[in-house]
Amino acid sequence: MQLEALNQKFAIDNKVKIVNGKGNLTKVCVETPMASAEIYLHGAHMTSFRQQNQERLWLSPIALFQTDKSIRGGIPICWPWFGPHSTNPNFPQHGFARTSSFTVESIEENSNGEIAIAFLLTSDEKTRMLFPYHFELRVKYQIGEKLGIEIDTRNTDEQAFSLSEAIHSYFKIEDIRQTHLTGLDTTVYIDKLTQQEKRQQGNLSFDGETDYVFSKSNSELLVEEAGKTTLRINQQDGDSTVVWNPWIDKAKTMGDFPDDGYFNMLCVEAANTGDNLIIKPGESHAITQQISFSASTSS
Ligand code: TA6
Repeated sequence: MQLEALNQKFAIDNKVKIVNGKGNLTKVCVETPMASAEIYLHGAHMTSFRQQNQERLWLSPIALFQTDKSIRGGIPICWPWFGPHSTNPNFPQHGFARTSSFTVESIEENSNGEIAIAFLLTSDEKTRMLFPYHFELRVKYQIGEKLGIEIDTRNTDEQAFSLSEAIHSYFKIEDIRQTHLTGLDTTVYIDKLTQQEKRQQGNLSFDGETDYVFSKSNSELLVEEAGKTTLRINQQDGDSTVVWNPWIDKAKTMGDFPDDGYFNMLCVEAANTGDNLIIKPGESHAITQQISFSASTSS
């Protein structure tokens, strides 16, 4: 749908407009007294969430804005698999949702001034080459005092299917070495670097490449920077929390990730990484992440 038609249908005076973004990709811009945000139709990918004019998501300054690439940073949507495909190494890492073109299904302003946006991806012959089922995938954002993200999958097929997924949020932080993540004490996790199963003791701190899949999701996690809580993260209906920082060496191997980018970012992801999320015909499942941001140490 052309920009003019999209704005006629969805724009909200002075609060929501739809424009051409980087790489000539279409993006929804939200400006409200509570928060501002930008979300590309490409991957239904949020690239910015600002409060009091402070950016709270990390976005790579050398991110690619191309239809065949996932934007590095912001909130990539990993679906209908997390990580490499279970059987076909030629299929894209983290599934195809983050490189698919979504449509805008709805944009509404709630009575409390929040903006609720739903993006839709419906299966077609192209998606069925990678995931042989009929589905409706909705990515929903709630933009206000808090940020809410939801991946809502509806099975419109005649057979059940299983999937894995992640709300792969990149948060902007001041200094990874002064950052701790609380709320996962005593939780079992897989260290993806060694494939070892370990149990977290106390708060999680960061002094090297970190790629952990914790076997817990429905809990409140706090990001603390220099002893001050800057993020409060709540997650529902996932089976895992993924925590990732590439650190120095891994950052250097990624062409869309600056060598020093690891210093100011931390991924905390609500996920279903197991193979036990099965959705029956006509049924749906949603995983959510809500974040409330408090002024970071630099403010
Ligand atoms: O969520 C952590 C992770 O699975 C890491 O293993 C790393 O691969 C990261 O996702 C980024 O993946 P990407 O395909 O976006 O480079």
